[in-house]
Amino acid sequence: MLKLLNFSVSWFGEVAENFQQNFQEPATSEMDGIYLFNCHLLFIIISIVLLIWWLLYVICDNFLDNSNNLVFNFTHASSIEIIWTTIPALILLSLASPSFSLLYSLDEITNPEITLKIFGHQWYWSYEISDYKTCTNENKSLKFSCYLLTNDFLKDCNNLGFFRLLETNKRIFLPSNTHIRLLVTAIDVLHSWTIPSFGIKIDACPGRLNQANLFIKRFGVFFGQCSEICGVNHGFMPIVAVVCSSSSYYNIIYELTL
Ligand SMILES: [Cu+2]
Repeated sequence: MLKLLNFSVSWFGEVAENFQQNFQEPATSEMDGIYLFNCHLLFIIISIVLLIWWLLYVICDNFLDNSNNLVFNFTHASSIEIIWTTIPALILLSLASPSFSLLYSLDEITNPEITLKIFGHQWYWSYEISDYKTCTNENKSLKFSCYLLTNDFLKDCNNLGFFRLLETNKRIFLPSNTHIRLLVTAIDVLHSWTIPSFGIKIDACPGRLNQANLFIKRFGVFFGQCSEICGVNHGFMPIVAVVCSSSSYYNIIYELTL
């Protein structure tokens, strides 16, 4: 039964797992970039740690042996100083180049097809979709609020297929392979709209509008949480996004706005 449950968890939900060591599976190019950069950093860090441990061992080993005259009288060498100054500088350069390109790619805004407005409240998220003129000509916008589904509610459903503290009463629908613009702000205090699989974390600040680009590459149900400590119920304002094909998305939005 447990295996069955784990299978359903990994199949249906993009959520953190017990004792997880790695990132959640990327669903956007930005998150792919973050993941690759993380692997790049990890390789360099492990290499440096191994090299330093080896050097320490060699130094300790040689200096313990007083009969080794070369090491015992070795006090100064310009060539080694040049090497241990230039190699770290080159390593830092190799980190700076992918880091900057990734940073700028996260800020890139390509001509978006739809805009999702996100409002942080104490303690829930509300959303507005207002530019879907391709499916309806009416001047209406779709507004809804997403509240946490409590444990009591989940118990009534026997907890089947639900994640504790991650489910909301309404889910955000988003189309895949579409450029989406996120406009984020807060009504009361600072919040942060975060979905790990999208590689996105935008601060929601009262009186300020933040913008981000989102291009989701695959279908799925993606879970996130507020990532700014915003008050007593900070841990109870989750985010659930259902990503479907763009044609299904327009059909759903059309039905909802009729
Ligand atoms: Cu918050």
